Amino acid sequence: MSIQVKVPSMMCDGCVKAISSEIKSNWPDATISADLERKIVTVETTASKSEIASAIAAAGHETED
Ligand SMILES: [Cu+2]
Repeated sequence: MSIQVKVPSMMCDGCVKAISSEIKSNWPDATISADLERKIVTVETTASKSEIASAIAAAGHETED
């Protein structure tokens, strides 16, 4: 399913890469896209929204509902 998470601390491509690689290390089949202007990360995955939020936190970013 498709999960959308707001990540206000995501500022640049480096942030997107850090978030993407953290998610990919947990769910290799995940498809990730990021909208830097809106600070929205969209993930196509079998993981739950809270699991994705935890992975984003592990990458050093905060999420918002
Ligand atoms: Cu950055």
